[in-house]
Amino acid sequence: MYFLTGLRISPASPAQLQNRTVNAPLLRYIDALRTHGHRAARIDPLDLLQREEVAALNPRRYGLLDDEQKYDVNGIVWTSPVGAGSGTKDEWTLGEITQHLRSIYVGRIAYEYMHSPSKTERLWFSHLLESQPPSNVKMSKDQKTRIYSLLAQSETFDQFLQLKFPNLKRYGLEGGESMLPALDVLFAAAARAGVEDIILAMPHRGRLNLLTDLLKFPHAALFHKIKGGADIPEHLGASGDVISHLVASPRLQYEGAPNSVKVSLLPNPSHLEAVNPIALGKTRAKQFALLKDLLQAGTPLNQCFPGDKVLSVQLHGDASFTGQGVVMESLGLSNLPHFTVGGTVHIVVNNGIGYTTPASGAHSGLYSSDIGKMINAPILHVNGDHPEDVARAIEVAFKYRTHFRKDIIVDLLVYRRWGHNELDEPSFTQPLMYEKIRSRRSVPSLYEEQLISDGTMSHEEAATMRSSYKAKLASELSAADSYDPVSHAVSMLQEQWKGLVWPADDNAVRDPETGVDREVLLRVGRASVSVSEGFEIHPRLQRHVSSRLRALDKGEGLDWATAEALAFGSLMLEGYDIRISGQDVGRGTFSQRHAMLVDQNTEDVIVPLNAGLDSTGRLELANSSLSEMAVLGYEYGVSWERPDILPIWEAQFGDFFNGAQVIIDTFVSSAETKWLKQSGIVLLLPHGLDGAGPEHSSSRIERMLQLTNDRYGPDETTAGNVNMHIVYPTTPAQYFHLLRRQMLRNFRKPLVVASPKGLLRLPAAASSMTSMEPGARFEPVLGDSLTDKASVQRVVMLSGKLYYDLVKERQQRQVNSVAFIRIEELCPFPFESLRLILEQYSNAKEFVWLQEEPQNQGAWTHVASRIDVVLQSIKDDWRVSYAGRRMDSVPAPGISQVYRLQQQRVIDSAFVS
Ligand SMILES: Cc1ncc(C[n+]2csc(CCOP(=O)(O)OP(=O)(O)O)c2C)c(N)n1
Repeated sequence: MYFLTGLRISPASPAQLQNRTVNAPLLRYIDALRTHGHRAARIDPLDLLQREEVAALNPRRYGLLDDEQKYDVNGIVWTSPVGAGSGTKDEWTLGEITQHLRSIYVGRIAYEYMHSPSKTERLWFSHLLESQPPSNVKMSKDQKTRIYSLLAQSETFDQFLQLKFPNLKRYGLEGGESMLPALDVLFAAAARAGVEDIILAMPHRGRLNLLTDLLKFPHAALFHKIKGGADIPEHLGASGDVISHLVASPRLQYEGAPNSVKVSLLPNPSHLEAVNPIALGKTRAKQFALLKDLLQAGTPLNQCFPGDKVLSVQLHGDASFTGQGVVMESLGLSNLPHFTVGGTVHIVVNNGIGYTTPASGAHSGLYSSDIGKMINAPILHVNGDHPEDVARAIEVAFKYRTHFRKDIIVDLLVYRRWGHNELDEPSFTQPLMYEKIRSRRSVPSLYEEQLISDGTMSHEEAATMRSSYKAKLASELSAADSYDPVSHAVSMLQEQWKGLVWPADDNAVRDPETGVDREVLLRVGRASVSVSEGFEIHPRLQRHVSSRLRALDKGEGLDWATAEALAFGSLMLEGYDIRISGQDVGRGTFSQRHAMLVDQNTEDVIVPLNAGLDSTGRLELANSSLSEMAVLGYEYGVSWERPDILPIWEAQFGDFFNGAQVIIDTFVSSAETKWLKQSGIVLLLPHGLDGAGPEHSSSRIERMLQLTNDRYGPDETTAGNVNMHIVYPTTPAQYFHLLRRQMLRNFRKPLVVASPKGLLRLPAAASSMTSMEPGARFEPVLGDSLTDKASVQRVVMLSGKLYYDLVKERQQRQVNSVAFIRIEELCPFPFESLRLILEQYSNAKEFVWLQEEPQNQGAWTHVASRIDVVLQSIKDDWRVSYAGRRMDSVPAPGISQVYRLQQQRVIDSAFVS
């Protein structure tokens, strides 16, 4: 094929170095072609880039005046392929050199790779490209016919849809048809290289064409959906999504490939680019499972390349690629430990316009792909009017990804024949651009003409290909009405999801046994703080170690981090992997977790639970970059892939989740309803007012609750099957059970935890070992320990840390007429558990919800009517009233005196109306 992989670039020989000195002007000229060639290359089908003559590409600027003069190009032009030795002495005229290099660097593919700080990468490209100019690359008849058939089918399909469904917004591919051969070539190259899984993320443009043309999505299913039918079985409680978010995950067989390759196109929301990190996380989780298998089979770690089997491919629109911050955040993860996927192949389907915004209004840099330079990714621009060049660019890109296991970007320059959708009139805003476009012959018909003229196919053959595809579409359309989505829907409960059930299923186990035998807890707890001989931890951490060991021995006083370690380790022993990611999660923002320890002499890192527990499950501590959206999206992607992994994302402080709001709105809270996708993701959001000011105080629990579809009364039919669980636990044991419940249920559900800061080490909040042993479980409501229930006049319901301040205050005031009931699980609202507790307070006169968050925030609006439902079910005239802060535009004041005053009033209001 194009070139060899795995070969090293040999260093320049003394003769080559000498030649470069002698012919320094020639070297400067050639480097200018490599560096600036793209600025003059003919990559834009519409020629809107308005290229100027690039002075740097003129040999006269370097004193190279005579085109007939011969030069020794050894060590200057790389005439031999990568790894084929250092080259021989070679004499070329200046004219030959110019012609050779311009055909490469100033042609219909433009290369940007000279910005790479890696000499190896730069040389690799030069060798590859200069030893194999376009004129040497020939395509077989079969390859050409394959390209043509994809183009022709795409065009026929778009025309068919336009004819049959003229009011449909289909986001057709007309003008960008080369996207299909681009993907076909990529899938084929990957399959031949041994890739078995491709995780594909893409937006709307051409999605239907890809689905039906390459990804085996049944046409009848699409037509059924277009006509208003369902694409997924409705009886599972799903409400589906629009046609431009449809998915498929076929196995594709390519000639010469050892195995078929499974291409999984992910569902995505309309929010452009939001799916990118999800695709990365899913890719990584697949790779991680392979890595475990390889290691188990005895493969040395340095010979494990699971990324060679699983490839991430992302398509982007030009406007969104340059505009959406998540692109930068996701690219930023590409080479990081715990986040790399061994390189994503990005294809920007660049039609030079986003809705009505032309490139000149969309990006401040020259190309929309410039963002890729932040990670020094090579960028290939290719003219989409020339499908064979597109195929070539893709092959180069894939070779690079295979060789360096890093991201690469192909900027596929095309145009958009119609408006943003087919009902839009593009000439309102781009009259000149569209005058040009209207006069153009389509990409498929230009290619057809080329193949007819070079003898690849006859006019009749081309016409037959089109007409037979049209006939197929017509017959599929007539089958659309009788299409049954239930029998065809891709079920998530296959392969690694086998054995799990739908959350609404009668067999769903919502409240499994989560307790763990004491000896296991002890074993895990001890392993969680043990290091090998000679590993020197920070002296201050000795306290952390000894206090954990002491608590374990006593079976009392287990703090939050210990409970977490016990949940992690016990799950690991049961075969589950744990992955926790976020900023500084290894140590923990509040210096509480210390799940990784660092040798003070060497900076070696140890994860004691991995080192000392001898479990099949592994704990991956993924300290992340300073991103919320991409990192949460990434973990969410992990959760789609692996039900046997506990994926946790921890915000540094709860409020920072709002940088990832798109992921929460469009994936975490809604994916099951839209796409029948389950997820066991856990969000840890440190929450609570502690005088830290407007930020760092609130995880905006009200927003999470507002996103839930919790029921308003104790309706048994939907009990437990809310879209996500929202909890505000107040004891380490409760947290322990929640983490374990997340894995031990036979279905998966997102869990949002308003997690503690001050409670992490509060002795009063510590738990006993007994509360984690068999028989104990997570309690959605915690009653008051006051024994004399008959004396209680005022029942205060609340969530979270305030409880401990209230109990302390009650002791100081020596009051026994006020009870504190903690609602630990806010969604699904625990109607029944709360009723059982409230029933005990038959003499109570007042029922209050107390919160430290301002009245317009916190859980109040969620709980108010629901508590009333419970109260009224006990006594007709029982009602809940509100106590706590007034409404506010911020979660907490920034002036500490004001904070303290307010907080005291909150505490006081628990005792008096
Ligand atoms: C985050 C986000 N903002 C705005 C939109 C609305 N919108 C849909 S398509 C589109 C233009 C996209 O342009 P481009 O990325 O170039 O893709 P194209 O449609 O041209 O293929 C916009 C602004 C959106 N879907 N998502």
